[in-house]
Amino acid sequence: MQTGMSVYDFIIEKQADFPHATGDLSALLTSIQHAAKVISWQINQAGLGNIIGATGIDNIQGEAQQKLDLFANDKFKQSLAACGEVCGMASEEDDDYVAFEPVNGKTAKYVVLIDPLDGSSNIDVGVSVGTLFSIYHRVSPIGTPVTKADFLQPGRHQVAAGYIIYGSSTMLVYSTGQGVNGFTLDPSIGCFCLSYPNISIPQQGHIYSVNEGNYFKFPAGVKQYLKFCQAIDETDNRPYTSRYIGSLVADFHRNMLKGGIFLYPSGTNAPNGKLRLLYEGNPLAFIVEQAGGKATNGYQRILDLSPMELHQRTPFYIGSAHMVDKLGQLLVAFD
Ligand code: AHM
Ligand code: MG
Repeated sequence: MQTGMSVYDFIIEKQADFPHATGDLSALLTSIQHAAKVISWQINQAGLGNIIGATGIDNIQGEAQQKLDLFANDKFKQSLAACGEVCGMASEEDDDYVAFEPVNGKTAKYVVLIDPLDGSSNIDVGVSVGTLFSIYHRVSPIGTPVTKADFLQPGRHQVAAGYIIYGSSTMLVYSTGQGVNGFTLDPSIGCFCLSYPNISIPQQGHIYSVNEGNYFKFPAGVKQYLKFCQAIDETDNRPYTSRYIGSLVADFHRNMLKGGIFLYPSGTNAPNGKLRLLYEGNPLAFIVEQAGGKATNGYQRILDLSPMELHQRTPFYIGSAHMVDKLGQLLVAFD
């Protein structure tokens, strides 16, 4: 694949490998891009208008909603409802899933789960933020109203997943289960263009990313792993480098390109950590596995977990395969 080609041409070329493809998923991905471009432009205006800061409302998880959280949530909802390929959406910002009406009588077969603007508290200080999304086939019969079961599927059933990073440039990274590709938004033509074809994560990296302020709350195995990362061992290129932005998509994206591990462990007062299985864990786990890496809750593959609740949290360890394996060994040995 030629770098610089538009994401539309990329999708058409890929579709040629699947003669029975209907184009429905491509249309869905296009609607995600449309919303992302509007949100990217709005983020670039942060500080100029009255768009930054909190709304004064807390979301279902008791976290302060930012104005841009709501803007992004509404944009994705509008775009996905209008495209006609999605029968329902669940969002980190909404209490419950929403069902979409058929468009032009078409019965849609996909559901989308989304974190519209992850790390949004970082916008006020000029730090990168991101969108995460997962796409599944509905499990309830087509033509009937969507049900919660359509959204509570294990991550291994994802048809596609991806993220958008609003950073020094805006990038779309996604996978439909045939590897991972990254596209950079060219603002002069308003189009995502292939910039990182066929991304693979190094099996062993030298970056670890964790909020070390929580160190004393971490499980013993995680503490041991952090000591391992910091120990001097020239044969193994240790100590590793510590990098933590506090914005999941940005931390993950860097580690995927350079090799590394991201950790959000359970804490003494947060038995399942902070990150959400459906909106944050599953899409990144799908991407990292497609890139040759691993994602676990310390003991099990993230993609094998059976969700019970829309907003459930999970400890989350993701990145280079050897690093995630080493952490898993220490968790088993010390807990
Ligand atoms: P959010 O979904 O409310 O934006 O929170 C998720 C963010 C992630 O982007 C990031 O990895 C994490 O929270 C950082 O948490 P902490 O500040 O506890 O380190
Ligand atoms: Mg989030």
